[in-house]
Amino acid sequence: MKPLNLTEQILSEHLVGGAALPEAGTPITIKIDEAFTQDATGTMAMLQLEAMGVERVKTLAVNFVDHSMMQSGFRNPDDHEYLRSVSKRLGIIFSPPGAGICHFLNIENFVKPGMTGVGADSHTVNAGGMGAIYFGAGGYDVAFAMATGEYTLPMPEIVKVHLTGSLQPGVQAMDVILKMLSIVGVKGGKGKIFEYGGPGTASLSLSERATITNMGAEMGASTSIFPSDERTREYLASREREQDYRPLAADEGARYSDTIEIDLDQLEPLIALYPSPGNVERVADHVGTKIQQVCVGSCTNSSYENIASFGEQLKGKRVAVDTLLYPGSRAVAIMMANSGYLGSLFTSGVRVLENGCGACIGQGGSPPSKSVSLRTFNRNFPKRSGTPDAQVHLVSPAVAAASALTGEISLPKESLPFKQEPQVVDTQSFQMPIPADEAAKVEVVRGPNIMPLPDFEPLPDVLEGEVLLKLGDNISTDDIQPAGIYLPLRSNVKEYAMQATFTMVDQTFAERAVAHRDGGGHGFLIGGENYGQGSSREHAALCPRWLGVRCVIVKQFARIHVANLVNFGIVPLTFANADDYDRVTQGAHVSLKTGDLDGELALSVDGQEISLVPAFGKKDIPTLKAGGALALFKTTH
Ligand code: MIC
Ligand code: SF4
Repeated sequence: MKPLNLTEQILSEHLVGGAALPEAGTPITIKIDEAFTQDATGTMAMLQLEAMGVERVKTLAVNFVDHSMMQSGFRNPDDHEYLRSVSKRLGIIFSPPGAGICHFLNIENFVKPGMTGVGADSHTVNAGGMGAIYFGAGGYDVAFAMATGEYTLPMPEIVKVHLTGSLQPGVQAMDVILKMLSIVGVKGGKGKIFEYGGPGTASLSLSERATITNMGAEMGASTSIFPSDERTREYLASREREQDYRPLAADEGARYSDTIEIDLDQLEPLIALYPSPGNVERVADHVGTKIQQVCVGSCTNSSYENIASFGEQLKGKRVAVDTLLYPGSRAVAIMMANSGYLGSLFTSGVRVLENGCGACIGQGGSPPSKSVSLRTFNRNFPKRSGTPDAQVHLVSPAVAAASALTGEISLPKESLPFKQEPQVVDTQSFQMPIPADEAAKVEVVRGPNIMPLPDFEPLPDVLEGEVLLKLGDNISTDDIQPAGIYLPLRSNVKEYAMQATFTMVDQTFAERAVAHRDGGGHGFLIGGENYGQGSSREHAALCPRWLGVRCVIVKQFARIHVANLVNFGIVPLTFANADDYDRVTQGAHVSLKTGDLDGELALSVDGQEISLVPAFGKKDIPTLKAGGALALFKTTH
């Protein structure tokens, strides 16, 4: 038998309707073991699941609440109650606010080596630390996976990351993934799975591995994976889940499309400078830069180990700047209390906040104007912090601790061993599924924040209208559809679109778009490379669609966003010749024949034609023609 790498082993085990894995780029459908959402994507996913007429989900399914937890006003609590009741109704586990960040809870409680999963959040790939294959996807695709137990994606290329050596004092897992970002860049991971291996892997704990796979999302990768080995067994045993262990590794002689070598011995502390996780430099070159804020947490760096290593460096000392800390889960918070770090962090002047996403998604914790904030998070896109002119840089917990003490970017002087603490199992807060006959009687609670889904018409044979906005490279979904203060509007498409879409780029966008739409025009957007990078939020497609956008033409798309555009009936196209980007101006009157979507298309701009290539696959054509995935689902199921 041909030797298989780990990814091929797991994908082959889960392949639907096919004997062998195809060439990279060809669509594959796999059986999904787990599908989950979080509250900011979950309400929309659940509304779609209900609209599909699903009575009970087919996979292990979880709805987590971790993003939108401010509860200032009825909106967040309405969303939570809707999620709680719809979960009960459809056989989904519900994880209430306070239990922790979805990716943490997932790895602590649900993911097993060898499983497959999709989650309505780009950092779902975190689960790769457990030797599982998990993908981030839009809410519709996750709802579809819950309904059918399947997910389709282009077969990725598999790249080996060969690790040797071990991390030296003051260097942490965050530095490994920042090193990867410095090699691969923010779009270099597109269409790839990074499979870690080599002798260096054994030195990394499960939570260190999860930090690395988590932030693979920032390279645009489909996902990342570590082998399942003795360290995995240790972790599962410590969480009373040893029965879930299964050893998994690539076969001897397995093949990869490429190999990246990283010698952990040679790594040094790194920093991703504002405004991109890909702007990686040596911390040593920025020592002495004044900072005004430090934030520790996010799904990347809020494990017990992360926080304990941070706490140990601060012990007996006071922080020099405003320092905020978000534990990854309630279990982590309890371990902090048990180990004594919670008390010492308070004594050091740290503001310990709720177990959740918090400042990472701009739910509080915004830094002052024109300040510098050092964060252990995974994203530092412009304005994501909520303060338009603040700069956010990304670092490891060790660099965050050294810098919090001095008030300037500092290197960790020493590496202090932190106190080990037995794992805490905290599953009591989950609302588990009830039997189907009882579930069928549950009434779903829809407060005034839960608005019905909009209906969208099918694709006309000609799209004709204005280029509403011309954008540059690396436009993130935070630029398209910001989160932060707008998160409570996630269940109300009209309000979210009117108040937030492209507001960071052009305050007049929503009103212009609606006027154009109501005048019968079809909206077009033009963009550069890596359009739609970052989060999986389908609202970055859904809200523009509501505003009348029907076609997005760019040099290159990020993977999850292009799937979301298709799901909401927006035609995603790329320039056949990237230089043609310069030939289309904002405000131009354009038209596109969409009768035949199979093959090259021509955009007519002021009497001239520009060649365009579909960024969607053949299998997406019926979805686009129907005006979106839900419309198609209703006609075919
Ligand atoms: C993010 O980090 O941007 C988010 C918020 O977790 C998103 C999901 C969302 O927008 O709800 C993600 O990464 O997919
Ligand atoms: Fe939450 Fe931030 Fe992780 Fe997104 S990146 S899931 S907002 S902690």
